[in-house]
Amino acid sequence: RKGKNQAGGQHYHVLMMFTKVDKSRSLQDKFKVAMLSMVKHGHFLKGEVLVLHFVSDKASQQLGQRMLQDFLQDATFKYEVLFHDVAELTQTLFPIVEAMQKHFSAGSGAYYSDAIFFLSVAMHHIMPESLTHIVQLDLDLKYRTNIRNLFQEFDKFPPGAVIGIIREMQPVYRHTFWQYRKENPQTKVGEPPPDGLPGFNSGVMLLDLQAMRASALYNQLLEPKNVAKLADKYRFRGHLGDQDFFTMIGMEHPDLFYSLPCGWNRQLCTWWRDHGYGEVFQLYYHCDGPVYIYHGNCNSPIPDD
Ligand code: UPG
Repeated sequence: RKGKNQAGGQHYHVLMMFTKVDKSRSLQDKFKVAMLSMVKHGHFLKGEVLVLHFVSDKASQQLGQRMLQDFLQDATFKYEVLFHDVAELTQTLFPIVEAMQKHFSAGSGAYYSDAIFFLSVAMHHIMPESLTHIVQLDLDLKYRTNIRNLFQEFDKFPPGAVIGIIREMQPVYRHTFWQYRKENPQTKVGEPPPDGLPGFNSGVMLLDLQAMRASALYNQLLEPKNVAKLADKYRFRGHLGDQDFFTMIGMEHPDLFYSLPCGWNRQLCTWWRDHGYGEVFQLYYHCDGPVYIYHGNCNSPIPDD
């Protein structure tokens, strides 16, 4: 169901952005933590395969392949590693996402090289039809459970949902939607959980590519005129790429998204606590229940266990 059945065994696909890693010691360290913890807790059934996709430039790929030889040593499961050239993907992606870039990118123009930050938004057009489900993951994660369990969440998608995602754990969208909230004082937009709409974090995303392809609504929302309409309605101006796009369309159409338990992407960044939002911070940051994946976003240290 979730993966391509090649030679009878189910394939579980995950994808990570992996660019300019050769130039960043910090990204290399994060990658090590992520892969070693994924391997340590990873268990699959006989015949199943974990397929690791990386979107990469040539230099990062070379380094990545060397590092993976080491990190995958102790894997108790079958795996495949696939590198995708960031330049090739960008070529296909740019025309689809160009119009939305100005609303959700830093700076004013729609820079060609920024298109890749919107890969998840159009993943259903980028990957072959035979690929029906993929999980996109940041590099600054630490796994505390079997990654295979995350794929079971696809089975919990209600009808109409196309993406599984975890709420944002800082009041960043309380900030971004400031003007809309002022003009609509009763709105749930940007309010904290459990009753509000705090927005989404893109560190862990379950993309049901089959559902994304089939959803007339989702594909309409990708059209430039509809993106502009919503950005205008919500007075939205962001710089976090796909995360901003999903957050904005989620305000209008929450049913497109299946909201996973917060423990699947326990974000640790506290930047907004010290930048004007200390008073409300805990309402957003708080996450009850088991932590399955830590997310050391904005370079936050991850607890040892
Ligand atoms: N990445 C690269 N090369 C880079 C920088 C980033 O491959 O030079 C990838 C990598 O997979 C990384 C991801 O992009 O994990 C996200 O970038 P990162 O710097 O880790 O962002 P975060 O500080 O984790 O933070 C926030 C959100 C995150 C979101 C990102 C978008 O928490 O979910 O994807 O902002 O800008």
